[in-house]
Amino acid sequence: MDADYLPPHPAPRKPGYVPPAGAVDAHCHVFGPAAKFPYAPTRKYTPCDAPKEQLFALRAHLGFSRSVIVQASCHGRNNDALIDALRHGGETVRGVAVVSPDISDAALADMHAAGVRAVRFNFVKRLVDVAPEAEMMRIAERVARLGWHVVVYLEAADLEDLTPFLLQLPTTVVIDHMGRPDVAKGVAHKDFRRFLRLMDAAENIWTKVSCPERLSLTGPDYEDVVPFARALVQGFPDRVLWGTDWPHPNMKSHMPDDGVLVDVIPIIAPGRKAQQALLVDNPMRLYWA
Ligand code: 0GY
Repeated sequence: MDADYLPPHPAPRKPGYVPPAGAVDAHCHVFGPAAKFPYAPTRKYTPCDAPKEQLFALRAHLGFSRSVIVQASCHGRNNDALIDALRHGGETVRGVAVVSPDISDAALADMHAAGVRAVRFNFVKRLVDVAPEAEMMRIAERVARLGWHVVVYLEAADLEDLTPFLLQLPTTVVIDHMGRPDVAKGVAHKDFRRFLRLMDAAENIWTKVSCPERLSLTGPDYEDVVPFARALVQGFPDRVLWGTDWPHPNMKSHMPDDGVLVDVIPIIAPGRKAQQALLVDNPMRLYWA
């Protein structure tokens, strides 16, 4: 792994918050193990191995029943580690893959059988050489026929430029980590208002109220991120998802305790009704229907 890469928390606490039965961690990753599933030659970082066994053990410890595993850039377009985890997790797992435009219909069908239900388009320049939009659109049109959706990773600064592309996508679109707002600017700033307007305008756009640890400037109470997540949970209760982001790739400031992250859920989503939608009904509709 890279010299400055932080491994996941060795012993996350048991959260005080108990999620509803059947709760889904809708954003997590598996990395390697490199000896079996080597990292992509094109990767921009080399992580610490984070195999499926560790993910499934953490899930049980946190009180969750299901996971959506998202292909990360360090594995490029080789989804073998993801598919292996899906085969082991069976009905408790779904996947989000990264594919080439020339992937065959048979390969897509195999992925579907393994539990893949979406493709990820990554626009974060420190992580990938961003693919051409026309290529992504062709992929989106093909996976739309399978009933899959598109997961988009972008940074707030790029939202305005990407909006026409997002609005043309023919599927449900899930934007990772609330579109990565600059929380120093506050919820009233035009950048976050632009994000809210986009969600208002397009009913096929969803988001993950995840990653306070990535966005916070104040540290592990994550208080400065709470208003952003709350606004989304309140405004769009049927179009929000939540995930741990385990094993937290590329964290530089600190490595979060996943138990603490789970305890943030009732703060951003007060009330059992909002929590049931966020953790069970929404992800089940999108990934298990
Ligand atoms: C995340 C976070 C990151 C990395 C990736 O594909 C990736 O490598 O997703 C990040 O560094 O922000 O959980 O989506």
